[in-house]
Amino acid sequence: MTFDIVTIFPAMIEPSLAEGIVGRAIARGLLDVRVHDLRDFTTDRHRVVDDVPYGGGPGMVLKPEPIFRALDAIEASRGGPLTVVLTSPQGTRLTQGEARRLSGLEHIVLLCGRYEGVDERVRTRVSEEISIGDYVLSGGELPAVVILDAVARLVPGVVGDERSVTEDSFSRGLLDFPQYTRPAELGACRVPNVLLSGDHAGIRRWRKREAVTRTLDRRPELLNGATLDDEEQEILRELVAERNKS
Ligand code: J9Q
Repeated sequence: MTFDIVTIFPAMIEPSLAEGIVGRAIARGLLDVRVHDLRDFTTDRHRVVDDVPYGGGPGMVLKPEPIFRALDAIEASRGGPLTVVLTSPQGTRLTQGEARRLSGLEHIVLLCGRYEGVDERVRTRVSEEISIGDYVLSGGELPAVVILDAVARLVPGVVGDERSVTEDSFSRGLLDFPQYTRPAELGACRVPNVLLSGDHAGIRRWRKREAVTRTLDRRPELLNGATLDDEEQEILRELVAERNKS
């Protein structure tokens, strides 16, 4: 899968492409990611990418022409029509389902917005606008890295052990169960006996109970969209009945 990222701060993005699962996938040729400095598409001596808003007000707005030139250059090298994703607080929220849908595309252009905004005419070239959550950020660079990571993980081969993808909490709709590693005893804090027991059916049941309990405690709204197996549904009914008693 191919990504082109258009930004005024390439240095906010480039280091993350060298690390971790995404870094490895790029090194192995499973992902092709290019970062484009918007300033390279200016034509003036000072490489100006933003300007004051018409009508007044604080902050600067990203100018349309450098963005259009950048998209034209990407289209010329990769072929069109482009899928252009603008990162913006006005976008639809990124969910695991949205990441899954985007992972089915061959090529995505991630256009990093700025907090103060992008000239509205840029939206004539934008296919969709995505937000990663309701909080104020200075720009769309970190959201672009988040979108890239979430989408790239779903490209076959990017994550080494495919079980990490199919069993991850947002694919199943339940939060993860508690994980432990050695040592079995850390001061007074012991790893639950069942995990050391070798009783695989017992371990599976314990993990399901923990996952359902945690979800009910911390993110009950997730249970609406969750696909629970018979055993998990039974556990949920038990837990809810117990809580209604006390
Ligand atoms: C560009 N706050 O915030 C959440 N998702 C995207 C954003 C964002 C922002 C400012 C500029 C994107």
